[in-house]
Amino acid sequence: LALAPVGSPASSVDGFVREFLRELNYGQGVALSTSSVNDQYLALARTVRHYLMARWLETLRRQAETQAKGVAYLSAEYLLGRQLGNALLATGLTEIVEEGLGKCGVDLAALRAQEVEPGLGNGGLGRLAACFIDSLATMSVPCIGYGIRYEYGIFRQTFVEGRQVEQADSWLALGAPWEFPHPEAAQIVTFGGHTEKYTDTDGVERSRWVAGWKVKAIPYNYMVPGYQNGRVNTLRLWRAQATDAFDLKIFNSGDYEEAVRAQTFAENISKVLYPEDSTPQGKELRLQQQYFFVSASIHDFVNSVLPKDFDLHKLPDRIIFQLNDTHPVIGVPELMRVLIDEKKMDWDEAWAITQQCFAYTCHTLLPEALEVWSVDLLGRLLPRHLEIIYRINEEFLERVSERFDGDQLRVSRMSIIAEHPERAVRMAYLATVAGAKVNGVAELHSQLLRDKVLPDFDEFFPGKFTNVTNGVTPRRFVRLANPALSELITDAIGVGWLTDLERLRELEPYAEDEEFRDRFREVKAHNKRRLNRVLVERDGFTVDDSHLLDVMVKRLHEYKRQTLKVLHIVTEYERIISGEVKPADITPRTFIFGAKAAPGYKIAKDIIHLINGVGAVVNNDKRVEGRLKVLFPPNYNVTLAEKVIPAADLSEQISLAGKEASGTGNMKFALNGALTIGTDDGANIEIRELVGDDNFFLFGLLEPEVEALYAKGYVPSSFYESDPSLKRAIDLIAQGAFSDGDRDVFAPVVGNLLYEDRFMALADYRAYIDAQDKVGAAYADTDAWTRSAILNVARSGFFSSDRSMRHYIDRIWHTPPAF
Ligand code: 26Y
Repeated sequence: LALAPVGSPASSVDGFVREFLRELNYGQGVALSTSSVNDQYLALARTVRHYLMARWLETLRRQAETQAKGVAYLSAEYLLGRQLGNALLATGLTEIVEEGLGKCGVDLAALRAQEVEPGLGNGGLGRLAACFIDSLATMSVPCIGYGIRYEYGIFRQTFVEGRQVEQADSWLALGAPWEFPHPEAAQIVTFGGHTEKYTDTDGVERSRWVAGWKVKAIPYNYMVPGYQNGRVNTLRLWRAQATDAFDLKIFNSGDYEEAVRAQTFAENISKVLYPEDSTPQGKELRLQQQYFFVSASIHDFVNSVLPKDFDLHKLPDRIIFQLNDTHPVIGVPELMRVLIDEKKMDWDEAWAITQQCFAYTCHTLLPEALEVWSVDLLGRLLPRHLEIIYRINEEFLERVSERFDGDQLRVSRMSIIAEHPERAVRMAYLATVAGAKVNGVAELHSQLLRDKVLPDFDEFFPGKFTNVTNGVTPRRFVRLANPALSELITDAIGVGWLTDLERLRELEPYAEDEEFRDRFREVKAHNKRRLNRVLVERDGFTVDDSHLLDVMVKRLHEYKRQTLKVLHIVTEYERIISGEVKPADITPRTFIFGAKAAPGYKIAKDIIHLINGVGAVVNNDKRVEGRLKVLFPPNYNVTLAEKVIPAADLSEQISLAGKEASGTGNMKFALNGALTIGTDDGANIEIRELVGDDNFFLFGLLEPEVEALYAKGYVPSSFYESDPSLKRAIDLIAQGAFSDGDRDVFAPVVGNLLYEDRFMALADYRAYIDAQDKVGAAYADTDAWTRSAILNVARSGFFSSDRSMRHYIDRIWHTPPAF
């Protein structure tokens, strides 16, 4: 193959225009004069991907040639965000494209706005996967991302009378210009049936799986371009389809409806992303999804990516499968099955290989978030895998028993099979036993994982547990999201920081430079005006650039404590209407919320309703004189994040200590010059250590204090009784001040706070209010605030996902850069 594919487009304005018009005319089949914005967007996307094609083919060619070790990132979620801007940045084409489109009378911004983001994830875990594959491509590390091409991603959120209503996310409806389907490379994934013993031709007694049904997995490839480095890795997402044989047999039997039903059944597997996070429902379809993509991926890697004559004993030299939480852990028995049943390897050999080929990342501490699959369901859906899991467990527990002198209590504690409330496979245990390494996602989280969640395993496997603090890609979350700040940074410290983010340190002295501070403030104001334009158009909201912009954007979950934020707002409001403070005396603030609630998470949806109720009252009460404003734009997603975060002054990271594994929004805010108000939790701790106490508003119980309070018996109502300001805030809600006098609407939220409050919002209320008062006062000192904001940027370089990847590469994967 020649270096560039035939007809690689020229990197010039004229070269681009020619290619763009060719795509418009011959690809879309329309003339420029009659083309729609969507036609233009699709043609542009295809044109841009032409520029990436030579790099992609070259990456694949060299990989085939060198057989360098790489990562297979297994993730049920990828929250990618829009692709166009990132592809333009990676190719360095933005200016050429802008000018070229201009010549055609087309506005690049309008085409960017046309792209519907692929929302193939729920929140942090899915976005982390997207950041990681971006970093690996940029660092020239071979990686293939494997996942599911959901036909519908995370639901589109709308509000009807303040309540969340979910709409289907038809992200494919207007065309999917970034994907490359390869139906000819489909894999077959089987389910159900039974297992049996048989004597093989070599006389060996073996087990085999006689499956009951099967589906086809069709790969869709996506480019993952490195930042201006000539590398393009691959993201391969699987789509489920009925197999022809399956269809035809039923169809031929004359039962057309049954044939269609079978097709629907198969295609349901990749139909829709589960919108739950942190609360696994033992749904059969979810297990089908997990096995579907993992089985297709392992088969694809072993049988298609590897060379035909590859010696599978060398598999660990060629690949490491990284398990993004427990969702892909069924891959462990699957690889075992492939090696033993299909490749006829011995158990011991296969197990030795498997243990070197997997590593596991845990993303939670909440006990209810740890996935288990009932033995009953697993046995029905994947009978051979259940056998393999049993044997893994048996041999593992034998070793435990040997090592600890038959300590039966310990053996049952460590069993991969739980006995209560039903027999079930603990996927985190399986991952821990099989994984070469197990990591948490921030220092505190990794510590608690070892000490509280898996202490027996930490003792049994010394050196297996490690920490890799999460990170975010500066390409998307600084360069693309915040061009004004990026320009300011480059003016000050030159280029190079975007791929070496620790260089932001060089900004530190500029905190003392008055002119730089002025420019920095102007960047913030500019980003607030940009956000204002977006929100006016999107939701009819206005943002005043003189307000402190106080932002809480993340999934709606009780442990994240959006209610604590609401109590703060209500307290501020109550201070005004009671006459305690004059509106003119408070720092004017706009509160922005963004949050989706899992559709079945009742209390979370009530909290959304409450936020909207509070907003409707506060925003329209003349007594407030516009000094407080509450905005809750619906459908918070990556695209909106890119506009909100750069405009923020204050980042709300207020989870109960010990509950937020890491957080990654917290990093994005700090990198964009917002100060954090936060608890001693997750990566907040590392952020505070780096930016310094003076540039961070810490409040709340520490994790050991939380444990102590639980242990002694937490009585939330005692905080209500003893703090008059808390009492007034809760009473206002309870009396219907935010529900037109209706006392019933928010009774569940109030009742939950007073009598349960699992996440101790009331215990942290006083400390939070005091910290917020400090925030208000600090913002009034514009210069000091700006200094702190600059130092937040300068000292947050650690949170680049390039650094996270460096850690995984050096300590877990051992996959050096390829070229
Ligand atoms: C099993 C199913 C219900 C499920 C689906 C999605 C379970 C969990 C999830 C998603 C979890 C998640 O997003 N966790 C977040 O991962 C981030 C990246 O590591 C962390 O920063 C964040 O603290 C954690 O909540």
